[in-house]
Amino acid sequence: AANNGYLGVTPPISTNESSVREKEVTDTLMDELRRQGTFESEEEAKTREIVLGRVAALVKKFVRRVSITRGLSEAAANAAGGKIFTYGSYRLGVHGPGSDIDTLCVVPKHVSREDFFDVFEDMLKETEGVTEASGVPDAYVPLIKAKISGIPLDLVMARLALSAIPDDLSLQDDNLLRNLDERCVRSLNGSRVTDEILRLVPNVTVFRDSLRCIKLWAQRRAIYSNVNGFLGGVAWAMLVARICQLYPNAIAGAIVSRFFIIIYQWSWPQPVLLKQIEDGPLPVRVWNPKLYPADRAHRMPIITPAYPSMCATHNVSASTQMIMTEEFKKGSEIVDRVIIGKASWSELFSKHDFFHKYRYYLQVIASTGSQELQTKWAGTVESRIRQLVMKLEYVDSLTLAHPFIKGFEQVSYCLSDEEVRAVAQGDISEAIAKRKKEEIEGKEGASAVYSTTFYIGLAIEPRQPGAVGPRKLDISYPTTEFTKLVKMWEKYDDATMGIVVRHIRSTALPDYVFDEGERQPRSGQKRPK
Ligand code: 3AT
Ligand code: MN
Ligand code: MN
Repeated sequence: AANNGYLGVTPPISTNESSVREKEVTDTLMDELRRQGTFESEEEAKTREIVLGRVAALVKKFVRRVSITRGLSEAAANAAGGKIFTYGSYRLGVHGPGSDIDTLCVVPKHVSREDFFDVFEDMLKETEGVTEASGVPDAYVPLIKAKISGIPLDLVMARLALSAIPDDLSLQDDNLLRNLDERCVRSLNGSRVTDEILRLVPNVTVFRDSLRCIKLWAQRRAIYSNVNGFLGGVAWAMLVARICQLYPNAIAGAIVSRFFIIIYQWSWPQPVLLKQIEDGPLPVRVWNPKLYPADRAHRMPIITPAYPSMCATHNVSASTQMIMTEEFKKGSEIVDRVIIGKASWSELFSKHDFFHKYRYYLQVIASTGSQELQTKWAGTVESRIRQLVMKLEYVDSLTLAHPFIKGFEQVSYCLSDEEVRAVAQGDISEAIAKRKKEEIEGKEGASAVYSTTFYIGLAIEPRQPGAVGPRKLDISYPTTEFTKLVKMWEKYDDATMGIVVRHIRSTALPDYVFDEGERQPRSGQKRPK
């Protein structure tokens, strides 16, 4: 892929080898990453390989079986092939213990998507070691979630316009995308992007070690989440890959230290590209801010390298950009101190202070009466929270709306309709919180309430000097608009789904958002001097 002797859209900044000190800090970084438990055991690694071997064989068996039912000869059915490709953290080599294996199953044209969710799913269920297999055929990227020998897998499928899938098939050729179903193009995309990233970095081992560090840092700082307007795994991978291109001979410790300062100083909305954006054979949009106003609105564009190129950071808002920029700065300061021996790597991975940072928080509470419904409803509400954040950004005197990256789930066992209503409002009394499932069983009017609470921290402008009286903060418009928006979901049902937005003071934050011993003494009980 190197066209001018370098990888990337500009020449490297420096081709120097790393210094002795950079080698030292790389060793201590790797020690710290091990200490933090980011690597799986050898045994788990072996299990993953065995599982993948079995899935590969099962896909071939599936293709063969469907081929026979479609009237193909034994010989043609055997030649029809079938192949798996991995993508996601496992393919990148940055997965941790318990990570899933994202697996793409590629099948020939006479095997349909329905076959995958009927025949293949059933074959999976009958396979030894498979403890879970459930299809989600109507997802944006349809998939089967499975668990084999304790390893979770996300299985997606792509049906190519080929009569056979040979073992040496590569997915690099854009022409393979011609005449495919959109869902197949999307399923292929994950694998094509990951493979392209790996092709575009000068040294894969350095890239992996550096990305492992950045992923852990982003998770600990609570800025790892695509849905909430931060960056997801693919975007973080591309950022690290770009730094690797700029310093092709540097080792992980050096890459990480350049990472923070370069990304902090990046002239957004200048995009991060791993290669020039290319045109291709499909009638689909490729990211292009000159042509499309929606693409011009991207604040921190990071563009995927495989055709059709897309922006992986579509959800970033003014608030999340500010929060990430602040974290890049803090990260660069810590790494500078690590390099001069004044700090240790563990400081980089210290926990976020989201629940200590603000005086006011919004709670967005989604609730239903069953676990199954709750998963869908809470997911829908979560995917709309960035819309609320963007509306809050327009409120006078609000400088920033900071969404937390995960919701908190609770099940409350209620004895009456009043209790159900109170819980849906976020008022869970101590009596309800303590109550066990057994205590409501068989009781008339009793029911369980499943709730998921999302938090948004509110940064309010400092009071104008000389101003008197309380500051006015009116968030009724954004919150009403947001509730209307989530209720527009096509499966919304007023009778079974609840949505409440309310604001609370930091002192009213529930204990469950804190780790043990993390909560500071409540205000009022002043600390002794
Ligand atoms: P883990 O180690 O598994 O936590 P990961 O980066 O592998 O990290 P995922 O397994 O969640 O993360 O996702 C793998 C890829 O699957 C990333 C992206 O290309 C694709 N993907 C994940 N979620 C979605 C989604 N909701 N829609 C479309 N693509 C998705
Ligand atoms: Mn994964
Ligand atoms: Mn996955």
